[in-house]
Order: sequence, then C-alpha cells, then structure tokens
Amino acid sequence: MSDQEYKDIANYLVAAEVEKREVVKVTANIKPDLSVEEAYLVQEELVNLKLDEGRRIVGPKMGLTSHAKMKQMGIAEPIYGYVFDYMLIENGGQVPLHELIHPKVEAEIAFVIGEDIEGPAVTGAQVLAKTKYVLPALEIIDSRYENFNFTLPDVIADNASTSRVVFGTTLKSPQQFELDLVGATLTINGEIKELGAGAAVLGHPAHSVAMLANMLARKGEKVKKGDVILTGGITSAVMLKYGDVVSGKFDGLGEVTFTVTD
Ligand code: OOG
Ligand code: MG
Repeated sequence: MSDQEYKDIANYLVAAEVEKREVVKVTANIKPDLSVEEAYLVQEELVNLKLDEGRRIVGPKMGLTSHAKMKQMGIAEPIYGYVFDYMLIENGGQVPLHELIHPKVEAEIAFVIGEDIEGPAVTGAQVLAKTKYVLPALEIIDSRYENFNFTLPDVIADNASTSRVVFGTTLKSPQQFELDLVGATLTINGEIKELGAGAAVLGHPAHSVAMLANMLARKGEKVKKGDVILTGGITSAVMLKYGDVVSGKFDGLGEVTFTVTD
C-alpha cells in the first residue's frame, strides 16, 4: 500500500467520526486484504491527523483483552489504540448522544505510569513496579463501522473504537490491591447490567500493560512516564441510550458515573 492509501483510509474513518455516521468496514470493499500491520499504519495516520489538529494523546488503550472478546473475534493477541484529550469526560458528567454514532460502555481499570516501560519481555510485575496509580474508568466505545461489524484489521485502523472516557477520581497505589481480584459492576438506571473482576483482563490488568509495552517495542516505541492507560474491558460493552444513568463500581477503587444526554 502507498502512503496515500493509508492516509485515504484514515481520512475515511475520521470523517465518519466527525460527521457522526457509520461507514462500511474497510475490508468490505476499500481494502479486502488489509493486514494487521497495514491496519496499524492506517491508525498511525489517523493519530497524526488528530495531532495535526492540535489534539493531545492522554495515553494508549488496550482492547480485546478479555478472553470473551478474543474468543468472539477469534484472535490470539489484543489490540491497542489511543485516547485523546477531547475524549475525556469528567466523573459525574454528561455524554451527549448527538456527538456519537452508536456508543457502548464498558468498565475498565486504568494505570498511570510512573516510569518509562520498554519492551520486549516486560512482565506484569515490572509494570506494577513502574505504575504510580491505578484508577477506575468507564470507556465509551463507538466503532465507526455499521453495527460494530468489523474484522481485526478494521478495528485496529479505527483506533480500536475509542470514543470517550470517564476516569474515576480516586487514585490508589497498585501495591494496595490484588487487581485481578478487584470486582466491578456496571449499573444502568439502577440495574446491574454486567459484572466481572480484574482477572478478566488477561488474568491481571498489569499483563495488559506489559503486552502493550511488548507490542510497542516491535516498532521501537515504549510505554511512557505519565501515560494513562486503559487496560481493556472487564465487562462486556453495553449499548447506551438517551437518559441512561451509568455507574461503574470497583471494589476499593470507587465509583465512576455519567449521564447520557441528547
Ligand atoms: C473494540 C474495542 C475494544 C476493549 O476494552 O476490549 C475495547 C470494540 O469492541 O469495539 O475497547
Ligand atoms: Mg475498552
């Protein structure tokens, strides 16, 4: 593929996000044989488009880290994307539906990185030693593709469906927890919709950051001090609708909430 082809696909996906409309997946007709490697090059173009507009990266995010999602997609390795500043919503804030396409929410544990982590062969224990804080989060994913219907390269090109994030306001040292055993519930309008534990994320959320560092190492990049990293959904994602009051509760880490407005 030429640089121009990568740029064209990145523009196609950014236009879908900006114009809030779903589009046909890339592998349906634009590039049926798009590979995972090429998809990350499209994602890089997409990230550059946003950086050129003056957007700032908050940190990378991992996706498809739960056994359930990996099995559903038939994949062996999770994916990553990037969270930008304009995607942040304060805890207790509002998520306006008119800004999005067909959003879903999932509960996640986030890491604030205290020291650079450079792969390959990074372990979960090394990640924990270099993590300053952990905090709870609700990620709002909004695939730009029709009905969230995509192949692995499609979703990688689409920045792993990243759309909005609400971070919790309690920061805790990871040493205080057994993060694999931290339970989480996702409640909408008072009804528990999903529940799980940190272990849903590759056995332990720190493994997710270790895997990210190892994946980034292949292109000479690293997890950086100050990155705030979403480690991947503990729960399945739940479709949002107007008026929803959403709450994620995490054992020992507090609560994250938002309301869906029109
Ligand atoms: C891809 C994004 C997955 C996660 O936490 O697994 C993700 C998708 O399911 O649309 O963010
Ligand atoms: Mg996620």
